[in-house]
Amino acid sequence: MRKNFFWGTDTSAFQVEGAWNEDGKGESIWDRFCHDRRGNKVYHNENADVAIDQYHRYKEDMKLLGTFGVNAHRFSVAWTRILPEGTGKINKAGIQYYHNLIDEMKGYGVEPFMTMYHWDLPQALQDRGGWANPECVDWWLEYANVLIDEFGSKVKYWITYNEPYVFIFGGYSAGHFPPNIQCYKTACQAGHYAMKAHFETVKLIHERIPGAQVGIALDMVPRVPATDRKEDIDIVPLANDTAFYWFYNVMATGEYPPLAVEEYKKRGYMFEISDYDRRLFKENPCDFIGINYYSTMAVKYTEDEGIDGFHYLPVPREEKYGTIEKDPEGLRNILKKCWKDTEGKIPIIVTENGCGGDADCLGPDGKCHDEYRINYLKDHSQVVKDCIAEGLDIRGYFVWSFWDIFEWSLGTGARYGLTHVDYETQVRTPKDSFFWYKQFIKDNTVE
Ligand code: GCO
Repeated sequence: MRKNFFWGTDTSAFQVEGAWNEDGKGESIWDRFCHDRRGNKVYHNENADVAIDQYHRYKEDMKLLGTFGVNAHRFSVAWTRILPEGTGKINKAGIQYYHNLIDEMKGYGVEPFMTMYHWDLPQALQDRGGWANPECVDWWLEYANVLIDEFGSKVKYWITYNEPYVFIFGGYSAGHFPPNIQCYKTACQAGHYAMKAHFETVKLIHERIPGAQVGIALDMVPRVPATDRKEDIDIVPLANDTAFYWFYNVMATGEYPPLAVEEYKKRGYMFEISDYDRRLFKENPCDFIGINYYSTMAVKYTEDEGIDGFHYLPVPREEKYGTIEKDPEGLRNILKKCWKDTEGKIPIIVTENGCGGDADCLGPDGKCHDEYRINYLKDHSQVVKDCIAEGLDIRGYFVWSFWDIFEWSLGTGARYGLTHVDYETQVRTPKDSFFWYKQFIKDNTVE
């Protein structure tokens, strides 16, 4: 391994903080989504009003994290704690919480990686059209400037968005996530506004915080052919370009993937890309590309509509780690693809990697023997080490997550943590994987 390699963990505000309406925090679209119990959209109709109560327990949690051995931790800021209505009035108590959190982790020598946005848009902005309103670029930059004003002197690693494909296409075309809109054309336009805001932010942070590193955390679920039949192989390129490669390509090359652009033109989904936009995208590449990887999706051709009308369907695999399909080679392939597409010019960080299970419970011995998670982490961290040995400039590896936390529409039904959380008592109990990763970091840290 290289010196200064980041062995980290991550969380997001909505999934850990709770205190959903405390100290001046405004309502987010995920608060609204969970409270709106129509259609049973969240496991057992749960919500994250308390989550793992990290808003109140951050000192205890940062102590467990800080004495564990990670040298970096990625967290997100709740926009509604900073600007409760999304724009305008600033909430000092919310800002103070993140100062306290950052100071705690830095006190243990843990480098903060700040995700500016992890899906929890202010409801007040959704009421004004959300990401589909072109004004969202201005709203975003107002928010970004407050974060830079407050945290620019403490935070060196900035991540604009977590998984734009999820909050844009999951929210505006598939509609299974808030704001639950089902219009592919709207999703494409909203995604472009979000991309404009991202690149303006890269430019802004470089101007305002010399030496800061700005990136993005991209969800990558590469589609791979389920069989070696020609039709299953032939659908994969368009399946990828219209899914996770849509925003990935913009980050890696400054342009949307051509196959999908052609298809979207045919379907009337395409939006205007001004000369200014093209220059903005090309001239402000990320300082690192974050890859959130869990597994690939094996797909087969279908005459029917299939996913998003692109004639492919998932083919579940038998072999799994918990609930995550088994494909560590998929991580190797996407890391090498990214390195090739960027011509080795943009460092990579594995910003999320981990697996979840719905059976992570404490046994009669009071322990959680999550062997499947240790096997998952062994296999995937080895892929990262192999890629570095082959010359890829990979700067970090972050395990999702340090704690069991609220898993969006799966709520408390899926546990991804190295640390078990009893949601009734809030007692934290390290799992076997906690001790494995702790030792793994020791064995793989170059002083
Ligand atoms: C994601 C999100 C995380 C999830 C994690 C487990 O990648 O979906 O970034 O918030 O909780 O991936 O699904």
